[in-house]
Amino acid sequence: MSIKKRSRLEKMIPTILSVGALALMVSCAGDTGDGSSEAPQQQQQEDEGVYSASLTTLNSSVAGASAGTAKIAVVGDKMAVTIQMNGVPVRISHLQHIHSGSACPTAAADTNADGFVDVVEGVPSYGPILIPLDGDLRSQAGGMNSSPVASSTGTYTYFRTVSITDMLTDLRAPDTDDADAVAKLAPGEELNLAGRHIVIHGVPASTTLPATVQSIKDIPAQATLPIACGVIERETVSTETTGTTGT
Ligand SMILES: [Ca+2]
Ligand SMILES: [Ca+2]
Ligand SMILES: [Cu+2]
Repeated sequence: MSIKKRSRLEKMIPTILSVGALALMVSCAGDTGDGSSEAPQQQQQEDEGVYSASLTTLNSSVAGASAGTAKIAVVGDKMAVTIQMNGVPVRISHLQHIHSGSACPTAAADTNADGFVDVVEGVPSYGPILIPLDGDLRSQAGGMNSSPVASSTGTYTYFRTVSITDMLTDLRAPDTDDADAVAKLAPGEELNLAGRHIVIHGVPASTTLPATVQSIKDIPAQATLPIACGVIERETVSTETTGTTGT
């Protein structure tokens, strides 16, 4: 079967249409649009829109053909995240996060040359964890123990929604743990989803890994090993913000 851009786009169309219609309704109902002329310190992307990521395999020697797609729809204050994976290690839970960095690691990230790009070696590429895609998107810490579990055929679908206001309140709170791999937004840093990365983790506990494969805190290296990664790309901008011509 051909998995080409065309079929991906075709699948997107119903979502794009429905999100577009919703965005129209929301912008009529609640927009304040103060049109501030102050230049922000850091470029702020318009949050509203539909984003997607194509997740491709990392560490295929143990991750198999782990791959999938992520879709993030932002309408008004609501963010909805959908992740569909296949080919992932079966019947185990998979940590998954939006990481704040700007690239997926390549084989060159295996700096200790043990044949695996471990979770620590990936950080210079994909950055620290910004949003754990777990059971509670309102806080980085909450819902940590509800990662999606793959079926017996290596598939799972994850879907969660969150109020962006609630999420940002947590993402802008003081970071109480500098030792974990989770970081808050820096002062003045915006959510700016496009360009960030989604990383899926986890191979079975029975997987033999060299002792050189690093992990985070006391979590087994099998649970944190990256198995798939993809960049978040913007698919659409809300109808309200597409008109950029002045008067
Ligand atoms: Ca390595
Ligand atoms: Ca959480
Ligand atoms: Cu991660």
